[in-house]
Amino acid sequence: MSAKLATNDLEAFWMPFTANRQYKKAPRLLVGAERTHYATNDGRRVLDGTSGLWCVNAGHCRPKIVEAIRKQVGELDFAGTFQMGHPKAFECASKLVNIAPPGFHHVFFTNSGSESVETALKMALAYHRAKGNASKVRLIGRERGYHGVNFGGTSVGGIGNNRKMFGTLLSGVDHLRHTHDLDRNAFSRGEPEHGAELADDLERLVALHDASTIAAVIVEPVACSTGVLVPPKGYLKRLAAICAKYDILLIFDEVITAFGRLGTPFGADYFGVSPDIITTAKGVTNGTIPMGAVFVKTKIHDAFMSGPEEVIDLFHGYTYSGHPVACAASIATLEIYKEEGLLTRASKLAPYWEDAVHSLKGLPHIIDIRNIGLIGAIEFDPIPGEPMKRAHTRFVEAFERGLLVRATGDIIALSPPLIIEKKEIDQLFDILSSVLKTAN
Ligand code: PXG
Repeated sequence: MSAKLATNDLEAFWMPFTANRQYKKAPRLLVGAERTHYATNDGRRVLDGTSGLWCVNAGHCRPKIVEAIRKQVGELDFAGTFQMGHPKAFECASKLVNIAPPGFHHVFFTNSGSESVETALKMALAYHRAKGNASKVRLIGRERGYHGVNFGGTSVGGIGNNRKMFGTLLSGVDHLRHTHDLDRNAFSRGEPEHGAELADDLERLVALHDASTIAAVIVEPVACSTGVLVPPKGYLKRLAAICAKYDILLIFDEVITAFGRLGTPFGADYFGVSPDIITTAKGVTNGTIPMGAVFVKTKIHDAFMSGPEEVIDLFHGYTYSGHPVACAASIATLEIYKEEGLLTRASKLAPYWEDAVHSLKGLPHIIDIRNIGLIGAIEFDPIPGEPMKRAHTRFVEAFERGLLVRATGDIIALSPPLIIEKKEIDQLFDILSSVLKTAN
């Protein structure tokens, strides 16, 4: 017998990455949003300290994006891009490569960060094969990395809880050590001093597997989902140099760091490192319509363009790759980013933000504070036997007091919309410090 549920019953929706039974006993519901604030179902305004889930970079419900979506869906609701096309997809791709770091002239559309990662990993394998290096098949991720939830991304990912239930995952995957080092780097402002040598861990994996078997290394420039691990000074440059030495492709997973989060258009710009492939999603449409975009260097793209012209060059793609409504949303988003200087605004706010985040030092249970661009993180000492509880309690308390933060493990992460004003930053930390002072 099928269950008959009222439409406002919470049971039917199996929520992602959620403690469903706990949540449904005391739900938190958002019903509206404007710029830096959400509205709740009980009539409260909540400051969005997380840009939704790291995606609403230009703030919520921006009229220009809303209108572009409305117009597009009424004009051309869907058109495929397999052996067909529509103008918005080409316009969007051109506009995206125009803001990309040097050397990136092509973009492949997906619908999410997870799909961007799968696409990038498959491209890396196919690239080496197209170049005649078919033995280069291994993929290297990093401990504590997050690359979405599909099989490839889960395999190269390095968060134990995200992996342990899902079998053996992809074969031929290995992991670099993570860079988190509280003993040497706790309370660093920006990039920590110590740990560039951890990039040499790639040499260990090359010695073990041989470079002739390794296709690519994938890392987040800043590992955000795991609780904001900022790379040590010089680490990413060193990693890139080792990749180049062994003809290993370097993939930057910039699903969070692209589109201005660090104060530069891309994380690659911030760190002065030039990877071979960049994965993005989230901020590409300001979170309004699902979309991802994989940026590739010319050498990757061109490796697929030497066969007969009538043969499909890459046997990969999604029904919704380059969806017209997503492209319209993205074009409008890019216009706002440009008009309001949002791809670099975080660099101006960063010093103020850094001082504000580090002002929490000394409050109970804090063992580290980290920041970069318009990202912050506060790490707590775990309650013995109750991992994650310390951050979760504070997340719930903050929401009740009018602030949305993100709890991951025993860490609270912050990433407000890039349009946030200084007085709202003050408000954010007023609420957060009052929560941290009183929560147990
Ligand atoms: N790569 C990176 C670096 C990400 O941060 C993904 C891939 C997957 O994207 P999709 O669109 O498939 O979810 C992500 C997503 C959090 C949080 O609070 C982070 C993400 C998603 C949801 C929550 O840390 N990152």
